[in-house]
Amino acid sequence: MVAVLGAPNAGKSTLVNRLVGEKVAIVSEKPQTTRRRVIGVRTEQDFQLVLMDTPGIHHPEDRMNALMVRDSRDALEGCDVALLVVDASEQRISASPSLAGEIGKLRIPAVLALNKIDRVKKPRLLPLLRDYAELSVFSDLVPISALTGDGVRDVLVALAKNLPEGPALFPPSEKAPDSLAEKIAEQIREPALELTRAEIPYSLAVVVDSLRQETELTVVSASLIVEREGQKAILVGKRGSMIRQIGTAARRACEERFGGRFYLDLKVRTRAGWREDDEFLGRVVHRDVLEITDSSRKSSGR
Ligand SMILES: Nc1nc2c(ncn2[C@@H]2O[C@H](COP(=O)(O)OP(=O)(O)OP(=O)(O)O)[C@@H](O)[C@H]2O)c(=O)[nH]1
Ligand SMILES: [Mg+2]
Repeated sequence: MVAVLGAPNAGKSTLVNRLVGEKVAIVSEKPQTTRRRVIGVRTEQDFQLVLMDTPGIHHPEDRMNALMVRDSRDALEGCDVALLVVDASEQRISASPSLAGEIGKLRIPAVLALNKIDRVKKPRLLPLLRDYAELSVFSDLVPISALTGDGVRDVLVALAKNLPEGPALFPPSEKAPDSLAEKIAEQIREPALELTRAEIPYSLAVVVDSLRQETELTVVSASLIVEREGQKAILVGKRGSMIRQIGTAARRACEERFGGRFYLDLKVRTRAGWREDDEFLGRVVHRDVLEITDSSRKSSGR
């Protein structure tokens, strides 16, 4: 089990998709795209990598983000190997050096992927590599471009070499064990993130309300939930043009990813303050995390 960690937007999901060899996690240019763990599996003749893509670790400002960060830390504590992804092209200091320190304390094997080298000149990479090497946390430091695939094979080899012996957790054909409803909700959220700006991506949750599979057709009814009426108006667009555009892109993505034909019935709804609403977050966005948080609360007597 490999936890893939890093600051928001470092390229974790892009790298997981590359390592698995197909798209399991959605990607966007906006930070905080991944909101909960997404599992991707790569099976080879002599090893199986179970990759846990996680939300970017940052200083959370609301309940939803606190749960996201909590989810990432939980993934780190339950894994055999940690893969830290760092955006080497970033100018400002990110959370990654302190995250490297956290990984070091856990004393688990760790690999560093210095990502986005397609955007960085070599002389800039060397001091970064030296700084991370000095921490003595990582068995391998691999410069990569998750976007072009450059160096990704080396990450695979480095991870495989650190894996513990054990039985495979998933059958060889399983690459994305998350539920179909979850995956479809994410495929709807992806074009919505791409087509909107400012606070809308952060205020949007997507929930699949029903899913019916007929022979050739999957019929999905889903809600896009935002926090304010103004956001709803933008998401619907002039005479429904925006939601139609999102629907068309999501339908195509679902058909390409899951095969067969899809019919998506999308509704835009408003739910004020959902990002702070434990009941809603627990029910539709972060069910697993709440379960984990609750049981750890109970066991620690808090
Ligand atoms: N140039 C370049 N862009 C990259 C590379 N890897 C990822 N990106 C881009 O960086 C952006 C963020 O990628 P994601 O994979 O969503 O990043 P993430 O770390 O999963 O982000 P969160 O889920 O928000 O924490 C996207 O626009 C990607 O296309 C890379 O190697 N080179
Ligand atoms: Mg991501």
